[in-house]
Amino acid sequence: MYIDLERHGRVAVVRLNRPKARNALSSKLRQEMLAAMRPLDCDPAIGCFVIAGAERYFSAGADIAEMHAKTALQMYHDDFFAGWDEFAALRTPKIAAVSGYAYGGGCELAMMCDIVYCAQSARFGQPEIELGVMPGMGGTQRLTKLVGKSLAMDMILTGRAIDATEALHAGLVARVIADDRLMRETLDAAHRVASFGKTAALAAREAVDRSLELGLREGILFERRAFQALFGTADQKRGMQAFLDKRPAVFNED
Ligand code: CO8
Repeated sequence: MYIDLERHGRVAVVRLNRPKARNALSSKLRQEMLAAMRPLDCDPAIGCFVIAGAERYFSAGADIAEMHAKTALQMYHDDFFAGWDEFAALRTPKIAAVSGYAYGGGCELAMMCDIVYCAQSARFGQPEIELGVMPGMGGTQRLTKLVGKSLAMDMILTGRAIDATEALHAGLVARVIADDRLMRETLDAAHRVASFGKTAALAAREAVDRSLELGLREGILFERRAFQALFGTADQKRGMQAFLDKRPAVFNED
């Protein structure tokens, strides 16, 4: 197995575990990840995923050994990397906990998550140009939307990796955390996300994601419709009643 799966209450931690290839993202690793995550994604008892790697490396990217001999026709017919769209589309919130390097597909995998936290040791890069190719798992699109065109071009055209501080300032990560506290703090945040109503969390992340794709008017309409629909959930009644009663709300009890 190339992944380890642990459950901590309402949080599922998926840890990439392919040390010999520095967590290179082979098709087998992707299939194992999705097979583990797919059933949990629609399980109301799971409210958040954490995606982690090793201490020194999150992932060295796509598996170069797996793809190096492929022809363009094979890549096209296999629709190589399309399988990762399913990972990005999982609806349960996903937090990436990046320690060490996240290069190529590793950086792209982190960007497919809803929140990225990283350790001070983290480095992010899109070095595909050094291999004679370019990012192929969403890097040209997600990185540009997250950090802007100029830095995205700098990283993609020169292959330069950025450190945790630059990633924070650029908006690629939400928090930089001391290496020895990364998992603890990430788990704390994941437990907090998972403690709220899952329906509200699914709707909120879906609406935020729409902001990357829709114009303002359509995005706001999408948000308003999702907000209105949440009034059909028990968690909305619980959350608002608890506020009025001046007591903490308890969610996810349907
Ligand atoms: N794929 C396969 N194997 C890898 C990869 C990888 N991406 N990265 C490392 N490995 C393997 C090495 O070959 C080595 O194997 P072995 O022990 O059998 O020789 C083992 O992992 C250890 O590697 P290192 O000794 O180099 O480990 P370090 O921790 O010292 O260094 C580095 C790690 C700096 C990450 C270095 O290994 C490296 O530069 N790796 C390649 C990084 C890279 O270029 N990533 C981008 C890959 S391409 C991609 O992600 C998207 C491509 C888009 C294509 C679009 C198609 C549609």
